[in-house]
Amino acid sequence: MLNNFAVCGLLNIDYPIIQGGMAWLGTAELVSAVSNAGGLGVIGSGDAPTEWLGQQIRRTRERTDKPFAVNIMMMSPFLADNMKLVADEKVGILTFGGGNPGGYLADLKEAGVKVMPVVSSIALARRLERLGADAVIAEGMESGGHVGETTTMALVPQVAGNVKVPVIAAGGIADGRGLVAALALGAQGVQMGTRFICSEECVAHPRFKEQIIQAHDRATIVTGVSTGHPVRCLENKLTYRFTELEKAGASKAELEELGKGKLSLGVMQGDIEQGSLMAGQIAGLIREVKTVKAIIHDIMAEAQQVIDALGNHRMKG
Ligand code: TUI
Repeated sequence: MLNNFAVCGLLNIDYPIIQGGMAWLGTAELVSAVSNAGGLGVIGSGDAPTEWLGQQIRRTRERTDKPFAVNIMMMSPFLADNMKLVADEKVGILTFGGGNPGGYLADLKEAGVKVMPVVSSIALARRLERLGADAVIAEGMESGGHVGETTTMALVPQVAGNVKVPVIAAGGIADGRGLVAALALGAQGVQMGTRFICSEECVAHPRFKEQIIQAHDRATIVTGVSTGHPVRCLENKLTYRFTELEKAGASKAELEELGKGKLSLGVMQGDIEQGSLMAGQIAGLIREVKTVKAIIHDIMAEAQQVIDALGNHRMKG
């Protein structure tokens, strides 16, 4: 059986599977399901108010005794209050996205918090390792939401070759083959977002889940490159409009205005044309909504099969 992963020891979890800290969707329902199934559930604080985050931490604790994390989105208008809250609530594990959390690491280390920043470059991975990161999540541009510029295939082995802390691969992973590929590239585990959206427990609107089920390999598009905040979503009327405006040279303010409130409109209210449907390129591989437990079980079982089959290959002679 696949076991002995450094990240499992570090985080006190059974399987090297971490749930992406998705805004609106990383709620107590999904987080507790992932942690109860032996992975690491992650509350996605996004740009939600601090009160909401506090409520989700309490609701998660009511539903699980297992370790879970909070993802802090560095662009949140509530960043300072959110950081104070997770310290007061003694959340033991934090992931970070959408910016550089370097300035917070010394205090977090002193408080004994385990810190796993998301990185999309070697430079940032090395800097954050030096400042005390316990692991880094190397996220390729296949991911949904806010993305970097390098693919998972190219990024993971380069980051793994340049840091000593465990590397978790993210972006384009949704099954056992992806897990084994990540391990082959030098990662110790995987983070998945899109796969967990299509779980029974995720609070995403059923129409959003159905859009992922129906998605094909080229269903996503990156918009917002001109604003400095490129975001990958399922293509729809909103992304067409966004692309048109960008091509016409619209200002950053105009583009930000168009994007306002659109994530909850898409993923919670199920407006699949006018809402923002953040999802990764691997959406095309996802064919059914399953329980979180089945998702994790099936990935681990498939990964073992793939490794056994690879063991029969001989590269020479
Ligand atoms: O954070 C993400 N994905 C996200 S955050 C998000 S919330 C949002 N909503 C609307 C518009 C824009 C964002 C949606 N999806 N993934 C982790 C991630 N972090 N990817 C890339 C980064 C990153 C970017 C820059 C990490 C560090 C960084 O630092 C820049 C620097 O200072 O070096």
